[in-house]
Amino acid sequence: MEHIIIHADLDAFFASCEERENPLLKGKPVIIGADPKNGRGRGVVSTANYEARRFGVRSAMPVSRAYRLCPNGVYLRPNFTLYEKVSGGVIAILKKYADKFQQAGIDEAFLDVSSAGNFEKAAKIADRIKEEIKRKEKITASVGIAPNKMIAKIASDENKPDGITVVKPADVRNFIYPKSVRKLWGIGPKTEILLNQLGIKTIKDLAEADTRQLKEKLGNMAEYFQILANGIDESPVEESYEIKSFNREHTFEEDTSRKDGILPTIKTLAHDLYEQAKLNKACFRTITLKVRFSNFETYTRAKSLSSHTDDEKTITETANMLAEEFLKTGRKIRLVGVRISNLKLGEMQKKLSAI
Ligand code: TTP
Ligand code: MG
Repeated sequence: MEHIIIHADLDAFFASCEERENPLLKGKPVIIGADPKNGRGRGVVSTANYEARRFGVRSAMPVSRAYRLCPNGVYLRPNFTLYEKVSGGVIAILKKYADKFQQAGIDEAFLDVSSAGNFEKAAKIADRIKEEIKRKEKITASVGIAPNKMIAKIASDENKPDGITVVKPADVRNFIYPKSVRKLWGIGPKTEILLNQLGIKTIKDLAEADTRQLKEKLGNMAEYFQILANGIDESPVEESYEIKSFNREHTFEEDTSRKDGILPTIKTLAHDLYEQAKLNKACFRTITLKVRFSNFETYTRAKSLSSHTDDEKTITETANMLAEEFLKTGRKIRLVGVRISNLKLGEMQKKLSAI
């Protein structure tokens, strides 16, 4: 059976959510991000709607620059609670249509729809998905349909906003060859510069480049990038959203109230979790400590950080801090557990490390 993958990506996501909540914004340039403070603001733009993009405003641009380009725009601080809610609604819709499903970000996902059988039927599914998102969530999505994830992702970006782009297997090369090498998985600004030094700008240039010369410049990644440049990506749609947290527990040989027994145990658990997170290329934002006393009374305490991290010391120190109130009681402890949750899984890095 041939592989058919859909990539769906919401259009100007944060801005679209704001427009949905406040229809008066429709038709105006809307910029989500830091406060521009009449042009003196620090911080960056998260996103801008398509009206604002006409003025040249883009994601990650300093908001002061955006303000110079578009002084009459509507500037809003992000409302993540709203975006999480809309995202959840959209994900629930998308999942229904997929044989296998992988959320790849707050506003994007891959759907394996191979069982549709052919690209015409997959395109009908995509139409239905777009229609249902519009009707239920009042925002638009752009969709790419292709034989693999990477091409599907490039395709979803082709006709934004509210677009649909089908790239059948026979059309893959024609579709990607003229595009910049930056469109390929894992090629960032640094690799792009190295490739440019070899005169390689388009994906076609890369596909046809001399592999030996490429290897001298890029090392082991060279062959992988050339495989991608040929439109080949065999990474499966992984249901990584299933992983919600990582958890480690330890039951003491003998119940103990001793700090010098409990804290080193927490340190070991933290280290194991760190290793597990690293293996999964996961960042976390919440650390939870569990304590069970001798009489089986069990307590949990959690702390969420202001942003995601993959730092081992953060796990240890946060868990230690959460343990303080229990250690202070002097009561005997039977079990300690540490959990990291609120995970963000690194799609791109995972792929690279798999090579
Ligand atoms: P994207 O899908 O990259 O962008 P978008 O949905 O705003 O626009 P497009 O129509 O081109 O898909 O990112 C999704 C959201 O993630 C975006 O609405 C805001 C947030 N984001 C940032 O906060 N900073 C950034 O640099 C980027 C790229 C996105
Ligand atoms: Mg988007």
